Amino acid sequence: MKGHSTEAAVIKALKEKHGDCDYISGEDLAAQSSISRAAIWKHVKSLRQKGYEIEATPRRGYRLLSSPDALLAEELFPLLATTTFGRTIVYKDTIDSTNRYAKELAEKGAEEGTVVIANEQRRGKGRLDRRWVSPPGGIWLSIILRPAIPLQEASKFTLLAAVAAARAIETAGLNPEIKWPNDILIGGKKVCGILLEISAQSDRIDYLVIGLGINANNDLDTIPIDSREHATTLAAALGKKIDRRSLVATLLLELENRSKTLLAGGWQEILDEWMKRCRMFGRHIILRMLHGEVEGEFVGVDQSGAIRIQLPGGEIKSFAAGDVSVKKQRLT
Ligand code: BT5
Repeated sequence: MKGHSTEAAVIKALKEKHGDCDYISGEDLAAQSSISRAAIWKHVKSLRQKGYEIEATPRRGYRLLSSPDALLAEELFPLLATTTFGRTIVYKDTIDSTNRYAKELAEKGAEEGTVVIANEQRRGKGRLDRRWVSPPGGIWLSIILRPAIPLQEASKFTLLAAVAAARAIETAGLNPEIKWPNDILIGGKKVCGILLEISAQSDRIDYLVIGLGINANNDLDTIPIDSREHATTLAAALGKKIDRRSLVATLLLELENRSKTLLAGGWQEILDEWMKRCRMFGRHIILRMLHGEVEGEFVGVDQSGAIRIQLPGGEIKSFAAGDVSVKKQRLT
């Protein structure tokens, strides 16, 4: 990752001069990163391949003309206020699935906080082997965590991620709501989905991969028609393109902060934040599970994050997994 951090430093220095339309000499860049001028030239060539337009003029040095609209590590590092989350970023223009790749990296020992981001996924994964459509322009991101908590508490990270994503989306001036367990909606339409994958040995968590898919600046038309009517993007909700870089930086900070809160025993605080953003209370819902379905009134979630439903007979039951449809009319 050394190359990444040098390139991030080079971009940072070029950007500082960018406002004044000024050049920075190869000598100064080399001195700042403690490497040779030839090495700087190599990094400049690699940055150009990533989409940066960098002018090189003899005697004057280098000048940044434009940056790519991509979630590159070089673009994200200057915005990140985290200590561990996103300190290693693997960016892929196209990938099968960021969750799949993050799991591969985790198996090889990747550190907590390692993030995989793609501009496009060819085989984005939803829950239960469903497809997650991931055209260019969205935010398709997975993060590796290694929390020291018992396995049965791992699902708390789905709710934690939903709170973090909702908060990040709020900073963009939008008003998202959370639908149990893992959907973020705007105006009743899905803008973000979360997929938590767990690797554990007996009761010990080896690693978690939290995958977040956020429809940001991607074209809605590329989402298949049956999903499209239930989907929206941040750009559609805002009426203009969103700066994906600052959204990702905010998201990673929110994830890190909430994760610290959880590990410090602050689960109730996260649950309260989750409930505040959930507008399902009192609604008549149907919960579809692998084997059968139940209907009733949504009355909240329990301490483990399982959904609590009041059945028509009055009994309240908890269910750990399933898909919820909210019915239009309230139960009488
Ligand atoms: C989810 O599954 O909502 C979890 C999605 C997680 C995607 C992220 S992207 C980064 C990381 N890498 C991956 O490979 N995955 C994660 P679920 O609740 O099962 O919802 C899937 C359903 O949402 C599909 O069956 C469609 O109906 C619908 N859908 C598919 N693509 C969509 C999109 N882009 N926007 C809105 N809805 C979509």
